[in-house]
Amino acid sequence: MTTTRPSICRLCIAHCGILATVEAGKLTRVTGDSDNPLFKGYTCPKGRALPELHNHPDRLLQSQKRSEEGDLEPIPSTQAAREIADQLGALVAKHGPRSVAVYIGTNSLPYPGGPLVAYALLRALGSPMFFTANTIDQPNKQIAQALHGIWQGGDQDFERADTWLLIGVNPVISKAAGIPCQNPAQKLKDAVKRGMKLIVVDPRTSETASRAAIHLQPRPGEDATILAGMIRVIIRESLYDQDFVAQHSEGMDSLAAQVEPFTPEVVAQRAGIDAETLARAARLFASGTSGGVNTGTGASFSMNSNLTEYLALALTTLCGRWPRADEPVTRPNGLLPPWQPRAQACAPFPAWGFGEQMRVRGLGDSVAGMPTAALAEDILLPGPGQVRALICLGGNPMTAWPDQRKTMAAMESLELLVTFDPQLSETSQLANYVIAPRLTLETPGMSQPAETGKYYGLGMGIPGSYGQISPAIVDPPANADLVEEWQFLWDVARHLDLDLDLGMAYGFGSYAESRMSGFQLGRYEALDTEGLYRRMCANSRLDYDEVAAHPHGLLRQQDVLIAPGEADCTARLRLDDPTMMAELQVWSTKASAASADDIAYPFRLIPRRSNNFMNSTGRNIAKLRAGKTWNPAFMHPEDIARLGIETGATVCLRSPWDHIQAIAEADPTLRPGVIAMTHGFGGLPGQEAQFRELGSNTGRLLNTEVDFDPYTGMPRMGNVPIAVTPSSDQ
Ligand SMILES: Nc1nc2c(c(=O)[nH]1)N[C@H]1C(S)=C(S)[C@@H](COP(=O)(O)OP(=O)(O)OC[C@H]3O[C@@H](n4cnc5c(=O)[nH]c(N)nc54)[C@H](O)[C@@H]3O)O[C@H]1N2
Ligand SMILES: Nc1nc2c(c(=O)[nH]1)N[C@H]1C(S)=C(S)[C@@H](COP(=O)(O)OP(=O)(O)OC[C@H]3O[C@@H](n4cnc5c(=O)[nH]c(N)nc54)[C@H](O)[C@@H]3O)O[C@H]1N2
Ligand code: SF4
Ligand SMILES: [Mo]
Repeated sequence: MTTTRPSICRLCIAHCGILATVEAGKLTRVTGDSDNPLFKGYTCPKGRALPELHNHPDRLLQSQKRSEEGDLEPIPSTQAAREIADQLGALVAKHGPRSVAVYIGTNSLPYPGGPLVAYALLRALGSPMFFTANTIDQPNKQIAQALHGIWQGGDQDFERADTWLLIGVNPVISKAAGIPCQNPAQKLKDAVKRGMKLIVVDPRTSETASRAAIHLQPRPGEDATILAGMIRVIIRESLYDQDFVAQHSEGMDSLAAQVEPFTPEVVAQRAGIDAETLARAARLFASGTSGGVNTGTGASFSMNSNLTEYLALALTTLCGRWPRADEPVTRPNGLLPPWQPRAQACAPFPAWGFGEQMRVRGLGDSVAGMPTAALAEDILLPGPGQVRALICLGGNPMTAWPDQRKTMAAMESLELLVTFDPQLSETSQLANYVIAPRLTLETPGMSQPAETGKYYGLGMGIPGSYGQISPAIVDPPANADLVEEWQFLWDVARHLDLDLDLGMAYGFGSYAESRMSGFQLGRYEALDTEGLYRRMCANSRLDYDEVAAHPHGLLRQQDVLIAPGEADCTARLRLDDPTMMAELQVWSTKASAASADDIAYPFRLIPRRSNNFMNSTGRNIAKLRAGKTWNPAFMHPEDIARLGIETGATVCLRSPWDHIQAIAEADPTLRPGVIAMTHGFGGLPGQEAQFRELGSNTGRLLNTEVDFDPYTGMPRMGNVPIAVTPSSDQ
């Protein structure tokens, strides 16, 4: 029998509506769903490869346990849950609750019950050690919002805006921020046709930058410099929104004084761009009447990223780019609760200085969560509180965490490492237990996780009031023993005689759109995933059953307008946070980016995403890797020629900390001197020679302890000084 049903691809934050075909009990085809009112048939190659992902011959169909001899052997999942519960109980009894940590990676996104229950389990055990990929991604987004304050009316609508500024983000491919992620390439094309002026700051002419009215192609790592320069032009030429600034912000005069050293000439010299083009970009942005500023990983990886994001928010506020009273709300919510946005500020709130402390480098909790880049060190440091057990959900520390050698030492030193992974990822190869999960289309799904993007940063989430709910589309393969992560963790809690309190927050820090909602998972209760999602959507704006009755997705016109600010509101958006102003002051005294590093390490390594992979997911799928099993080192053709090599040659990339071999590939879209590589590739330490088969791990070139953010631990993961030499090992 063949059935084709609507569902949701959950591989990335977009959560596209799809049509999934099942033949003889097997998922055989995934296409876009032209009846989906939001996505209108859009998908990307990763989504269309869901059948290959589900039916992959290497997929784990049974959970695995490491034997005394060190081999992984199948174990029934119920027994694994019991054994893990016993071991966690023993570790907590012996070393205290802090000895148990959880790490949530990007592939938890499709299964929102997993992180919720994992967090509740840790809390029930008494451990504060909850880590996510956020602090090795863009923790600057929450930090900067806390320091600047949050506009309670939300962000402006891309589809009605006339100017937009994107810095180190490539949403056409990544769906990360800025352009709404439902077919971003088309949305950008339409916007440009309509007359929108896009400004992009990127050392690479990315798929997004290629449509820009002005593309600044700077040296990496100078985003704060460029933003300070733009702000200076806008203030000096009085191009800012004087009414908005006077009514809703404070501190513009001190900001003006701090950006004074950033003349167009200074910025041009530091960033390696043209002074006049910088001034033109500032004037063009300020000349618009609506639009936004969004940054991405390019900006967050290259240090001083809180400052960059803070200046991006300051620029947004200076130009009054926040929606006002009586305007429609851009993101009124669908499967999140209704809220009444107001045209007023939520005052700044503490960004750090509370919660759990790490035992290393003075790092601790922040509004962005616990510092993941310090966890390996904490695991390796003996003494009270040392982490002895790590549970990884949908993440792959051995390819994703900066400094792979240290990460390896940490993973190997643990008494208990548990991963939930459909394949033997690099991390799973080191685990004591690998729990085999159901894959997306074998579980119910909903679009709520895509909406929650808006609590991470501006320009994220779903515009409009939309919801989609999908039942499981295909049964797991016969004879497989596969779990839903949240249910497995609930089982672990049951074995430990724990009831779980689940909490849903709708905002972060002091900013809340609506009150937190909670519910209990009692140990004697019975609940399936559909039931869990119902509870998670209990307060949603759209009725759960009504959304479920629209299997292609429900897009509801909402006439929610932004309410006027309250008469007694005294909250202001802050433009001169003292920590940020001090950082800017020091930043202004820095010499050009062409620093001493350049003599020994003349190249700069930057991150980039590939359309065919989601971090480390997809590399074992032939159709996605299209003949290439490696992640190339993209270099400008002139740089390749200067090394006397050609595309396909092996190069050695050396940072001050380590080296990797990689395969060079010409890319004329790059600024010369800059090398771009995707992460998520490469084997374990010891497998370096297999870079052609496995690719190269860029995290090997990073050091978490030398350059890092003092509040989030975010290390330098971009703009990495690199020496490149041709390698004899062809
Ligand atoms: N050098 C360098 N390092 C980086 C980055 C970079 O650009 N450069 N980027 C950083 C960023 S932004 C992030 S978000 C992190 C990502 O860090 P992680 O989230 O830790 O890394 P992923 O590669 O996304 O790990 C996904 C894991 O989930 C598994 N998986 C696939 N499908 C499923 C599923 O259905 N269920 C479960 N349970 N598991 C599944 C995959 O096999 C893989 O092991 O990496 C960070 N590290
Ligand atoms: N197809 C696909 N989509 C993904 C992912 C994926 O792996 N594949 N990963 C997901 C994840 S986990 C994340 S966090 C998001 C990330 O999404 P984005 O932040 O959009 O990441 P990229 O697509 O790499 O775009 C970053 C851009 O920054 C530029 N850049 C690098 N260094 C600098 C710098 O110093 N300054 C400036 N101004 N620009 C710089 C790069 O050239 C690149 O074009 O994407 C998500 N979506
Ligand atoms: S991977 Fe992302 S963009 Fe691609 S189909 Fe899936 S949800 Fe859509
Ligand atoms: Mo990420």
